[in-house]
Amino acid sequence: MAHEPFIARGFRRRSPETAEAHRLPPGQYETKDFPVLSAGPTPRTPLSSWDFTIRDVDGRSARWSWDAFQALPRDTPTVDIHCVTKWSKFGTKWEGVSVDTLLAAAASEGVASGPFLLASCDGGYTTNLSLADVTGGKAWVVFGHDGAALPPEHGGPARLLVPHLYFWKSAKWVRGLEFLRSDRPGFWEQLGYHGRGDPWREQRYHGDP
Ligand SMILES: Nc1nc2c(c(=O)[nH]1)N[C@H]1C(S)=C(S)[C@@H](COP(=O)(O)O)O[C@H]1N2
Ligand SMILES: [Mo]
Repeated sequence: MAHEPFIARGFRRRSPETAEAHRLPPGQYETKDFPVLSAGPTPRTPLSSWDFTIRDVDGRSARWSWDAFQALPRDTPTVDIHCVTKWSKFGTKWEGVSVDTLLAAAASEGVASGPFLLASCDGGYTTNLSLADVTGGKAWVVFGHDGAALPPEHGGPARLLVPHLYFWKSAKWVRGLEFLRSDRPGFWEQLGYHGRGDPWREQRYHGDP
C-alpha cells in the first residue's frame, strides 16, 4: 500500500527478531496457499476397502479397518509444514491418530519394533523414516484437515503427517508402516532426495549434511 511505511515491511520480512523469521527454516518462504504436490494420479480407495497395517520384520502385523481406526484415541495437532520445493505453511490444523498410539497398539498385538520404517501408500508411493522420527509426539496418521475430512488431493482418506521433516515424508494415501532391518530409501529418496530431510538443517538432497 502506498501509505504503508516501506521500512516497516522490510523489517517484517527480513529481521531475524520476528516470530515469522524464527518459524521459517533456511531457504524457505511462507505461503498462505496449500499447494498440491503429487507424483501421480490421486487414488480413490473406498473406505469399505481401506485398512491400515503395521508389519514387523518377521511378518507379524496389526491391522485396522476404517471403523476400527476411527475408534482409536485422537489428537488435533496444529503444526508448520515445509516442502522441499521451498514453500512453508504455518499453523496447519489436523486431526488423526499419533504414530505412538498406533505402535503401542501394534506392540500389544505382538508386532516387534525396530529402528527403521517404510511407509506405503495407495498408488505405490513410499518413504522411509526412522523410529525416532515418528515417535515422541512427532508424527500422526491424519484423516481431518481444517475441521473437515482430509480431501483426496491432500491425501485423504488418510495421510502421514511428520511436520518436523520436509513434507515429502508426509505420505499421502498412506496404508501402512513396515519395520525394516536396515534403512531403505523410498520414492523420492531413491531419486536423490535426502534420507532424513530435516528442514532446519536443509537436508534436501542426498549428500547434504
Ligand atoms: N502418496 C504420495 N504422498 C506424497 C506425495 C506423493 O506424490 N504421493 N508427495 C509428497 C510431497 S513431495 C509433498 S510436498 C507433499 C505434498 O502434500 P500436499 O499435496 O497435501 O501439499 O506430499 C508428499 N506425500
Ligand atoms: Mo514436496
